[in-house]
Amino acid sequence: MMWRGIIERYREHLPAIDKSAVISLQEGNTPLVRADNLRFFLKTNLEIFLKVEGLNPTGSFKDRGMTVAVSRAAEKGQKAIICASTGNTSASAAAYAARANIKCIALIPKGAIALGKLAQALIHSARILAIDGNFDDALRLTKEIVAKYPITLVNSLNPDRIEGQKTGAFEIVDELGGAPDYQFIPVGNAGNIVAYWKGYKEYHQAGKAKKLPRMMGFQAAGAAPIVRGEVIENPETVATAIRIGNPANWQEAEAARDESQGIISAVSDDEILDAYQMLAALEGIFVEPASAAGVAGMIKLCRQGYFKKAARVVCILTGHGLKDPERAVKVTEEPKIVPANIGDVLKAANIEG
Ligand code: AN7
Repeated sequence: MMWRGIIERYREHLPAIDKSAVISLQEGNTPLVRADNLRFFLKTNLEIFLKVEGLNPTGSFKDRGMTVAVSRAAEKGQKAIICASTGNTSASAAAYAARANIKCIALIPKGAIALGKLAQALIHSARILAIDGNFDDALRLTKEIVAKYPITLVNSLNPDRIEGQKTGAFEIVDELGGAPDYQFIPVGNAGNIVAYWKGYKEYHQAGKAKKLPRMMGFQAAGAAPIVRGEVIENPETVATAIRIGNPANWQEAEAARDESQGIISAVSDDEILDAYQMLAALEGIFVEPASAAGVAGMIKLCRQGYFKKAARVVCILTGHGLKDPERAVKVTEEPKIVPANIGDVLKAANIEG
């Protein structure tokens, strides 16, 4: 049967939306890929799966929550949505707003979002405002606006976003026949970790999963407010998607961590970029840097001997590598320039000579 998106697939677990009101780009149903090369490289007995959320319609996990939030806003007759964003939320909101024929306003930190995401928001005709500040400033302003004007907030403070997002957990359980032992996930504004935990709990209560996973969240070391227990005024990391100093879902994320007996910890930019390159070189999967934070955390724990026995883990790869092509070019070598003759080409390609 044709895949019709997460609202049609998981309707009974989601807020009521009339069939005719569904705004969908057929998001969800993303691949869960076994990472045996990574497993052998790490010499671990973990069974590793990667949930490739970059293969959603706008290239990130945000589409799951956005289809629910925008469908519900449009169904209520709202004419505009607004978000603050490090890039992916704005790209997704812009696309779904275009499809719903409503206006989208996005506040982004000036000069601090990846080029692909900016291109997406612009081409889908969102009204983009580059704020002379960081994401946390943008979110604060956005909250002030929705308190005064009839515009729907589509950040993960909107419960509809969490509802849609939790379907990622449903897909994992449906595919594996149960929950994994551990789930690794990057943490920025902390909506995703909260949503996955909600999804696992609901499936558990519905009898579809016997156990619950430990939630293993990772922030970038320069933007790790939950790990450090304080707001970070000037967060810094190469993983611009998670350059957030005051996450909206802070308490809920701590609850997900504690209820699941998991952890929220930090990885350095070097560890993030190592994992980023490893996924591409060993598994053929190109993610954006933020998406590698969870994998970096798993690698770090493996090397510390954290896992005492075999276990099944899922890493959520939140966004596509093409979102931020400049980073890939920066961490690799420039292509060698070769004269246009067969001898030089054979030599340069190490085929002959
Ligand atoms: C690729 O787009 O916050 O912890 O404004 O784009 O749920 O915030 C993006 C976050 C991880 C963190 N990976 O998820 C935004 C935004 C990628 C992301 C996160 C984001 P949350």
